Amino acid sequence: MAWAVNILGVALIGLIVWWFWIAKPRARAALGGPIEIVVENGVYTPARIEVPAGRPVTLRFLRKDPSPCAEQVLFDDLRISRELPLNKKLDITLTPTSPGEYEFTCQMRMYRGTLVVD
Ligand SMILES: [Cu+2]
Repeated sequence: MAWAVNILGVALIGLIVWWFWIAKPRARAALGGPIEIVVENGVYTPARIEVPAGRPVTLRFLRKDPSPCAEQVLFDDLRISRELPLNKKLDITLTPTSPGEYEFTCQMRMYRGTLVVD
């Protein structure tokens, strides 16, 4: 019976590692659904978002940070800039065509995130 307990333990550790270090910091585009990004305490959460190329994706920003630093989000390479209302959701729908990494930031570049297109 001891071997079964060991296998269970290893599986549990694997699941915990996956959950906290691999699964958490990213968001994968769920089919059709918007990806919610919280803007708070100097970070976008999640800060790394993976989406497939050639398909429209909706990023739903929720800004909880009242400082003016957070009020705009810029996707420099995609030529997108939007004002983020405080405590309200704002959807930005875009269709990234070429694979690559696209940074998004506030206007002072303190908030930083990456849109990964593959
Ligand atoms: Cu800023």
